[in-house]
Amino acid sequence: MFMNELLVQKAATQFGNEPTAIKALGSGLIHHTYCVHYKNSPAMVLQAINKNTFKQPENIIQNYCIVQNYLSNSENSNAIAGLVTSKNGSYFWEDEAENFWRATLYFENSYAPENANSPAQAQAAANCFATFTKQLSGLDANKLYEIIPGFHNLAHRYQQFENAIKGAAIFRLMRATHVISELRNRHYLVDFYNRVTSDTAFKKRVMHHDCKPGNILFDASTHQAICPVDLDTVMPGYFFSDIGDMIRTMACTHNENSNEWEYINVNGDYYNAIMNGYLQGMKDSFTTAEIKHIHKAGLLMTYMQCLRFTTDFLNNDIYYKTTYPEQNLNRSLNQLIYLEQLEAFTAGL
Ligand code: GN1
Ligand code: MG
Repeated sequence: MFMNELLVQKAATQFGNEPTAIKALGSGLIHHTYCVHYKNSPAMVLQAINKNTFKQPENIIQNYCIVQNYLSNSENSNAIAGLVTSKNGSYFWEDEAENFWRATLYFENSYAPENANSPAQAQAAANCFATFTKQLSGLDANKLYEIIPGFHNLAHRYQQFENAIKGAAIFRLMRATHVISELRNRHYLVDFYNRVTSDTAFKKRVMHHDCKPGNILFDASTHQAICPVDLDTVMPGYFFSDIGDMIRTMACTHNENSNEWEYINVNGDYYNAIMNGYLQGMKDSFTTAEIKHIHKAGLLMTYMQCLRFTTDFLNNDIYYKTTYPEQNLNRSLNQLIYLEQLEAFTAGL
């Protein structure tokens, strides 16, 4: 996962003139991300796309262009960070080690918060992600590539989990028995997902698919949300993905890496703020069925993330970056506890 400094330097010179400062950005589990300032050209966010995750990175660029064009041609739409052309004239550059680099303009005087620091900030983030989907509601979602096939397809994630169980080393399997049985007990969520995808009352929409606070830029002076970033997983999806991932990451008292089991819980103020922000942003765009089942969103996404961490643990940690041996298992337990808390919290809603 280490990125050679010289290659970063080289990539930086492809997207601007005379880099003066390069600094690593964010804590994403997938890409290598840098902020580059130049002597004679605008600052930008430079990223090496992880080709294990994104098998066809050109499709990311293609989707980005479709979304960027659609938004810039519609009235009153919020702008997203513009793609930057490299010196070879295209929107990406490949180095000698076949790293796939792309850059977008950097918004000066902005920040992407690691965590939502107040319910108001969570609400603003939720509103911003919803506005993005709402403003793209006139774009046929099927025009976009499905960047990672089956990405938020819960039936597919469940199948990967069962396959991982079949192939797992006995020691890992033993460590994961509790979480495995709890996940199997909740197959009702997969059944609900199958209903969503087969019933036209639930629409296929352009979704962001990675709605963390760190993926919203805020203005450092006004603290208003500017726009969503990290648009690599923008692709067709369903109503629950973005709101659900926000409930998963922002309405939890602890993040997914926390091992403070006893304290992992739902923060009701954040939960409500996210719901309000998202529903306001979507306005009348949601169907009756989507609104009726909105409280299932957090359950679906937390369950999906728990399946994914467990699957990766059983597959010998090949997908998510880890910093210690059982981190993926601990992440699964964290998500399972949160799922249980969410089930209790949403039971009365
Ligand atoms: C990955 O790297 P990051 O944090 O942007 C993952 C998400 C997971 C998340 C869990 C492409 O996102 O789906 O929810 O980790 N992205 C991909 O931390 O797999
Ligand atoms: Mg991401």
